[in-house]
Amino acid sequence: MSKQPTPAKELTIWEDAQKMIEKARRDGVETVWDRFAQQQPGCKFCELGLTCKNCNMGPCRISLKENGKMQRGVCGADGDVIVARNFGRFVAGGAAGHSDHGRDLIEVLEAIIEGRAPDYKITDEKKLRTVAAELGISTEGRETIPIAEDLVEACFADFGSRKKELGFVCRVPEVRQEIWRKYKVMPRGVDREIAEMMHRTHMGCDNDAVSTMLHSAKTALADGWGGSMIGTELSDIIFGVPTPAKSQVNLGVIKVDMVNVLVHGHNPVVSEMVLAAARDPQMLAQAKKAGAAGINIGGLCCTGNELLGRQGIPMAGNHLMTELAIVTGAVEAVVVDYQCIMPSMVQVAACYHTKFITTADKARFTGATHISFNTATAAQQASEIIEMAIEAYAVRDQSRVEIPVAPVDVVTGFSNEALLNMLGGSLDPLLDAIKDGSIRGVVAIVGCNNPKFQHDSQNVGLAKELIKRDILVLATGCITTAAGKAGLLVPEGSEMAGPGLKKICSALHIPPVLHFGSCVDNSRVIHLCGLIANALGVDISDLPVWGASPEWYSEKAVAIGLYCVASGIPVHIGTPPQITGSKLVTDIALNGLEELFGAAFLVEPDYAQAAEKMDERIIAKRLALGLSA
Ligand code: SF4
Ligand code: MSK
Repeated sequence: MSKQPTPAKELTIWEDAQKMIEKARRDGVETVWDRFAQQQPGCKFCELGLTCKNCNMGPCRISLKENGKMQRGVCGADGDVIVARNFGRFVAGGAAGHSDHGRDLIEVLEAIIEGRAPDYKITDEKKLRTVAAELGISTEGRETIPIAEDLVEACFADFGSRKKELGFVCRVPEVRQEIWRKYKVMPRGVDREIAEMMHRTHMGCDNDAVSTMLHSAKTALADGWGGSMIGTELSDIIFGVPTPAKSQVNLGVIKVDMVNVLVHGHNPVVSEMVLAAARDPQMLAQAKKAGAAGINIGGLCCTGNELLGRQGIPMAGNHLMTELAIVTGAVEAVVVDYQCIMPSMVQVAACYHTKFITTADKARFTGATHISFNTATAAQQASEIIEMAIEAYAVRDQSRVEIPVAPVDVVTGFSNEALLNMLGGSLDPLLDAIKDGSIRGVVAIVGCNNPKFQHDSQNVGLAKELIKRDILVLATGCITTAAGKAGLLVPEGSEMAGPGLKKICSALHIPPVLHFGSCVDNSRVIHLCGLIANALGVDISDLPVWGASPEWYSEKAVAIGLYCVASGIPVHIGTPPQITGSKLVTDIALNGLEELFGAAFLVEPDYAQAAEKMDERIIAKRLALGLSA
């Protein structure tokens, strides 16, 4: 007898997702939850981190011998070394993803300067000058282009191996920099730390788990204060700094009478052009000629977040909604760049009339339509993409269309600049609110979904639990759509907050959860922590702040978590990474890092318990700063 599928209500908390899971089942479409079930039970050795395939004497896996001792790999590596090496490579993978994204933005800025990217421009010259000045580039009396040239050089140099410290380390409190120097984790060059991690974890190199873990922290710091920060800052310079604006979220943003194009991935370079093409009157006329009311650009995951923050486009969904968005039957094209794009989307798209269009040569998908995107011809290529979508609209089968819910309003587009602006140009009102306890602490929740949890149950549960305790939440990445659907991204959401936070939200007319951008934009969070710590004359680890990623899944999430921890921000995660096969490595993650960096990981699968433990630490930090609990 075949097993009954799990009821959709148990898989996700959202009505739009539940309805689309049921439709997917009717339409014979396999989803992430089906494949997750097929994969159970997972490999225990891998879950513990105790498998190694770093050389061809293996693969090896470590278990207990009959005498109670742990086995060793063929080369003699013990479980601690194998777990630490696997973890180090996991972090390097995440740091590489973010940082290569950052490098792509430097190349676009360089192409703009050299006249090779006619469809792009420097949108925020003020930010260009501010960032350049921070990095020691002279700006006084100079034209924009020479400053931009120097900035490009400075950013490229941060990827190399000639520097002793990354440029944006200037944003880190001096006392924290001293800690990094003391433990030799000061990040030097983004590519250098990642390459060194791959070298260290080759057979016969770094065979000391503690040493490998320290280099993992250094690699993560090169991501946070290097690759990711460059990605954020240059995106702001090229496309503009996010400013608060209204938008909408959930599958209801897909319109039954429009040509729907969803942008997915992380880098705004392609999606900004697709949006511009969709707004072109010529394209609109073509769409109307095809019988559509217009062209609708919706976001998925972090490319969506980039455009949501800067352009206010609506968000169709987060990580686990990406397949389900296509299942509505009303999506003409999904245009992707890179990262977090499930390979299965090619197959899901093939079940409908949806074009699945890849644009990055480094992220090809078998079976997809590939357009090798080039900044020299960006506008023209974006128009081709929109034309393909309009053609697809003509063959859409309206009888298969189901838009499950009405959209929900959100306010989006917060950034450090927007925050400062709202506060009248100074951090003082925020500091005063923290000091008087109206805002007792700040927690950045980093998105992600993972089918190991009921979709978004932990993300939303934790956010609600925190704001109730007068803790301001900053949302990055995939929690954005979840928080929006839960009504937390509008000022009225402060009805769910404690009295102090509610008072601040009412005064500033802001939501209790502030959308702070994509997962790369966690660099905004560490920058903000650096600004607050410097303003108070303390270290980041003295602040009543946390990071959290209750439903994390990706290598990038671990890199983010580790750069936060090494920067002094403790991080809650809902499931452990694959390290629990080593007591030593697990102890470093949960306790040892606290001794070195004043922050460590908290693993807690229950959001209510997590909020309680996070609050305990916030109280301790507040008391240590001489503030009321
Ligand atoms: Fe086995 Fe050592 Fe080779 Fe890893 S490096 S596969 S533990 S022999
Ligand atoms: S897309 S890394 S699932 S936040 Fe940035 Fe979402 Fe996590 Fe990917």
